[in-house]
Amino acid sequence: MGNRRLIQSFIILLLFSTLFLESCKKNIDKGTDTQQKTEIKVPTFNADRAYEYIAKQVSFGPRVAGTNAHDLCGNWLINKLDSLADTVYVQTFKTRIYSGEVKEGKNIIAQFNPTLKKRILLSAHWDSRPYADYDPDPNNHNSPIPGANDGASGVGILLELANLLNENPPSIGIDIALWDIEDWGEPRSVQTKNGEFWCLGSQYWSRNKVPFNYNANYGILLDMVGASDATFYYEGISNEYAPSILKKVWNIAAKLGYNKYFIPENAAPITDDHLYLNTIANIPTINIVHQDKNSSTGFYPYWHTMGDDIDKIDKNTLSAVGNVLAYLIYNEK
Ligand code: AHN
Ligand code: ZN
Repeated sequence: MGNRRLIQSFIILLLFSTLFLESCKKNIDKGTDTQQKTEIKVPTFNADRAYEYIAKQVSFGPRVAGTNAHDLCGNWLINKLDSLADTVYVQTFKTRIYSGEVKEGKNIIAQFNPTLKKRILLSAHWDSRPYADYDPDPNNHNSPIPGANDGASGVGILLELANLLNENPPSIGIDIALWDIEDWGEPRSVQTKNGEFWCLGSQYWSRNKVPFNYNANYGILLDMVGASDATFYYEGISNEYAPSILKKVWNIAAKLGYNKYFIPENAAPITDDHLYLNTIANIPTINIVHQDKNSSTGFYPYWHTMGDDIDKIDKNTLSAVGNVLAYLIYNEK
């Protein structure tokens, strides 16, 4: 009698332990399964939507601080980012331009995953240059430029990335900063050449970070990233302060087949927002900027002319830059 009971309970115990072990095995299998499936999925960058964002900015008119177009476009950018990001900061500041006049500007900073420590700072300037001082027609030298490529293109790409980040939360923190009053450097007609009057918004932010004590592992600035046949090189300042980021980004571009745009050769240093992010904010930052070794200015051919309009924007270039950045963001851990 007692023996039978003992055997019965032994069999039950055996049954349960087998079941238990099986379920453990299944869990382990599941673990490896999900690990294989988490092979990173990178959402596709929508160049049509990025293009529409560029056209929208241009439609306000030149975004020169103190004008109605600037006000309206600034509000549109803030509302757009508010609808997509976790937190948005607007930093209003006053700054003195080369002439001594004081202008009021707005830097716009949008955060995704604001509590995470690992972060990338993506940025572009949203203002337009008040002077088309490289226009072939001297009568235009005091007219503000449409700024489709110089300004709006970088912002358009960042807004579309904000859509991707909103729909597909990244595993790291991402910040999108839109700098104001980048392009009010002294015109050609003014003799004193002083680099310090460019990039006034990013300079202000670098000295007065918002949010307070902000830091990022590295930064990427976009400037003139939308023209057809754009060429991006290892720009000098980027190469001095953040060479490993340059290589990381250009390697991704090569892997994705965008080597016609991203050319791994050194090019001249440029005074741009990334200079102050590197030297004042201490955030290693590269500049993806259209440099042209054959044009007289060294930049894209319509640089600081009235020709920098929406017709110069090419969706293929937007796709290249947008997909490289999306790949980078979703492969960072
Ligand atoms: C200078 O010409 C000194 N810097 C160019 C920065 C810039 C202006 N990027 C776009 N517009
Ligand atoms: Zn410019």
